[in-house]
Amino acid sequence: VGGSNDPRGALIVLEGLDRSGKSSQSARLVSYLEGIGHSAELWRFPDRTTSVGQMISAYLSNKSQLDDHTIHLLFSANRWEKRSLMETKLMSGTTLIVDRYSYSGVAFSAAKGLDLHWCKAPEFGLPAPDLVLYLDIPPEKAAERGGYGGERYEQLEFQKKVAECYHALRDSSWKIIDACRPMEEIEKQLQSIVLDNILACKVGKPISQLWS
Ligand code: 2DT
Ligand code: MG
Repeated sequence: VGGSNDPRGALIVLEGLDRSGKSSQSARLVSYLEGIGHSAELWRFPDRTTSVGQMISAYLSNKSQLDDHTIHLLFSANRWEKRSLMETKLMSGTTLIVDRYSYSGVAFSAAKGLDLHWCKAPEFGLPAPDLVLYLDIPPEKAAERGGYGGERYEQLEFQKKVAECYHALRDSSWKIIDACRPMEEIEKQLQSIVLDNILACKVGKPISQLWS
């Protein structure tokens, strides 16, 4: 397994505001890919299972307070600690469907007023996604869906700022998905975009690095 001529997997990230449908759609994508015989795994950031992830989780649930820069760097460290496993999986042919990544990292911290370039810097050199699926929904609509928990950031006024910051991060790897449509319709659209992307990666597209 993992010989250098074997096709690699794709790194596919879902981004969007809270309640945009990322987690449901990520899970459905992975079942779909597995169902048609592709090796795929569901990942999410923050990964709350590591010791860094537990500090992040305590912060998000308001059990601890941290300086804005400090928590920003912890979110980034939480990706770096998974980097080598991420690359190993991709090189062995497994596609990773990732619920949030560096774009959440930058958008949420920049929404607090931190400098955008400062926010991007610690992400330099992480594997760049082959595809970013941005589930686009107006903040007001997302809030109407209910189910905001009591976590930090789950407030309409803050989510509006996050949406603006996400906008500034769009690049050619992004596909903007209208997330206001019925779930099944979105699911079908994501399946076809993702299949095309996986095939493109199999024909030898190298893994690049953020921010490219
Ligand atoms: P979930 O509700 O998806 O668990 O996210 N966040 C996330 C950041 O501020 N920086 C990051 O790097 C990442 C990955 C977004 C928990 C919250 O954490 C925010 C929502
Ligand atoms: Mg949440």
